[in-house]
Amino acid sequence: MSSVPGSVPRPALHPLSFERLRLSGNEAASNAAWLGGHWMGDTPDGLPLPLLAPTGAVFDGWLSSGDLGQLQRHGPARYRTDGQWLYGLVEIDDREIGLQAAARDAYATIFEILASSACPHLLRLWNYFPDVNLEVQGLERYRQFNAGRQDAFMGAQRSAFEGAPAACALGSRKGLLRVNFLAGCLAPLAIENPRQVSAYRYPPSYGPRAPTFSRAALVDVGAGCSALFISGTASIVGHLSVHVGDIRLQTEETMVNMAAVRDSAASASGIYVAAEDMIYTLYLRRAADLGVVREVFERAVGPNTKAATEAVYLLADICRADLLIEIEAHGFQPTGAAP
Ligand code: 3EB
Repeated sequence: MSSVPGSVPRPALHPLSFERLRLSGNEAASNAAWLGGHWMGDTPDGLPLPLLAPTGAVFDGWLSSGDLGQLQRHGPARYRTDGQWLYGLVEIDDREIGLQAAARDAYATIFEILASSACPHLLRLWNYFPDVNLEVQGLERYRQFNAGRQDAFMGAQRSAFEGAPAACALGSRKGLLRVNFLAGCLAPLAIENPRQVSAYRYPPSYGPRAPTFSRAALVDVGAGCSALFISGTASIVGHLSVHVGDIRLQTEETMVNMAAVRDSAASASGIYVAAEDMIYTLYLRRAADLGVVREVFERAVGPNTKAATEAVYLLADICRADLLIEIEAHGFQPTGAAP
């Protein structure tokens, strides 16, 4: 590694990688080498969302070549770190304290963990909680969640606007507020979508406090690679939901938005990640839409690509009551830089 005279040389990154494992039988995946991850489908510990496809169970896991150490606990959170990457899960019961306080506590816990670690930079968050579109005491639960999340960012002196991490937020069937998080030692580059108003600038008609996320995050993951994390993306243009009630058009518009995010990342960084080189998770509000969604999605990424064959489809409520689909993706891209 070349270093500028007088500068402190940065230690080499332990490359971060990802694997999506599909388990059809009862083979057990060893968790030993994983930084962390989550199960989907037919497992006791999985996301509380029905898996529409494929059948069986799927594990999405993050790996690092560093020394992973023990699983650590901090209040309601569990996490693991190799000193350069950190993956964790925090779960909070909102039934007594309300969802706004639960979201604030979940994020405050995450920020405490990051502050005491070598990984201060949040890259990606996965938020799940039940009854997202249910109005409780005059405010939709998703909007209560946004209020608590923004409170926590501000309370920790973190930007709740430009530079916010990539995220998704989906409605689960049951259970606690659950936030999975991935953080690193290097700051990501936040990416926006020129076709959409930044979520953190949504007008107050979408709730008293805006959602805290960027459309994507691009980060150096070592070994001459960058990772692009595209946040949950939906059929929104400007700040408006479009094609209300039409699953085919919503899916098409969502793929156009994801292409715009990939283009925006390329303009900002020179790093272009092709649609077919990404790993996708598709969240559908209605199980009956699977056929149409699959058709549109597979046409967009190429029918026989890894993107198409490895995609995961989950049943979930979407943050806006008028949206039927949300799609997220991430991909790794060689940058040509020396590792
Ligand atoms: C949207 O674009 C659709 O609140 O963390 C997508 C991704 C959505 C993340 C979040 C919400 C979130 O506004 C909903």
